[in-house]
Amino acid sequence: MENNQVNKKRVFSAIQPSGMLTLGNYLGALKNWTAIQNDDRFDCLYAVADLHAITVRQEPAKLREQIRSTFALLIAIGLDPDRSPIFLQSHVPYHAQLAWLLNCYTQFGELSRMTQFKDKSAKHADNINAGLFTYPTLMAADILLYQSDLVPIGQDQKQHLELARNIAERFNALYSPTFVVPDPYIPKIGARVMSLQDPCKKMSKSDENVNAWVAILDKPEDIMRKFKRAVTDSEARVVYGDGKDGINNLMSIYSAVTGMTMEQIAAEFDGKGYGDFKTAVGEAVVEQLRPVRERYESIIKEKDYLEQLYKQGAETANRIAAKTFFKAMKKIGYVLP
Ligand code: AQP
Repeated sequence: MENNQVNKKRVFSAIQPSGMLTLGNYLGALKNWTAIQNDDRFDCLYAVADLHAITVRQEPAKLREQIRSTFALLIAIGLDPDRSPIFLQSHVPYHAQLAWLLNCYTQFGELSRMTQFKDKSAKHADNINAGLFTYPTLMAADILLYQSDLVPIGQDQKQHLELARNIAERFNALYSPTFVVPDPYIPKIGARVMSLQDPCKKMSKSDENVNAWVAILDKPEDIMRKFKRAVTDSEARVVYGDGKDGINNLMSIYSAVTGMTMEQIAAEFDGKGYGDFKTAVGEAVVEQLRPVRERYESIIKEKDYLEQLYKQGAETANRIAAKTFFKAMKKIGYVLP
């Protein structure tokens, strides 16, 4: 899979090892990664975005463990490294190098408008570093290096993807076609899983309230407890509607996991209370995540095997990325090494 094969679309996506991956990461992104990988129309590459993780302070030993654990989880969700190279972003230096070049084709005003920058600056007011600000140009480099046609993401990353498109178009127009302009691939259901404690807020792995998010690797009893405590409203009717953010969120999760429509869910729980519904959502999530957790528990012990996989993934990624990087350098006017 060195070059985009004729008629095959190149897919790239990455995930930060900035904590325990959540049900939001799973339904919004990871579940699609495996579905797309198993579709012959696509050539996929996936990465652990470890460079991105240090835009907020990380404890070294914990970061190392999270990088390994995130990589193992990608295998556990069903990604096949023989089909889709999986690598650690920091093992492919072209990401940081291209990000520097792209920084010079990105405007201060564009980066200032990014809502994730505004949110994270408010949350980490003591550490508003330049990396947090230029995070979207690194993300653009991640995507553009692989000439990606399609990027599976949750709704929260749409703005960053649009910026990557703008940067690619700007560069192509200034010089000549260099980068493929990528399209987002956002699932219809599950694109924005909300916090179980504050359903107006996105479910996020860095949320300090552990009851607000379900980790993919949570034990069944913890998953059940978190769903039973989920914040809802006082109407006690399982229907999707305005002012019912908590129930809307639980219905969306149930729909993403079972494939049922909102109408089918409302019919199934007609006349039943929120207690029954929350139990059903919890049980459906437990069953969906059970095989992932079981595979993870066995694969995380195979340190040498995992190391072999990420080295192999980085080798392929480096080869593909080098071609794009040197092409961009040449267009700008650098003397190639
Ligand atoms: N709540 C969510 N619902 C649907 N999709 C989500 N994603 C994240 N949260 C939700 C999608 O998961 C992919 C990987 O995300 P990321 O790790 O690169 O960063 P993020 O979007 O910043 O995710 P988090 O969990 O909120 O991380 P922290 O707390 O570290 O910032 C992306 O495709 C994202 O859309």
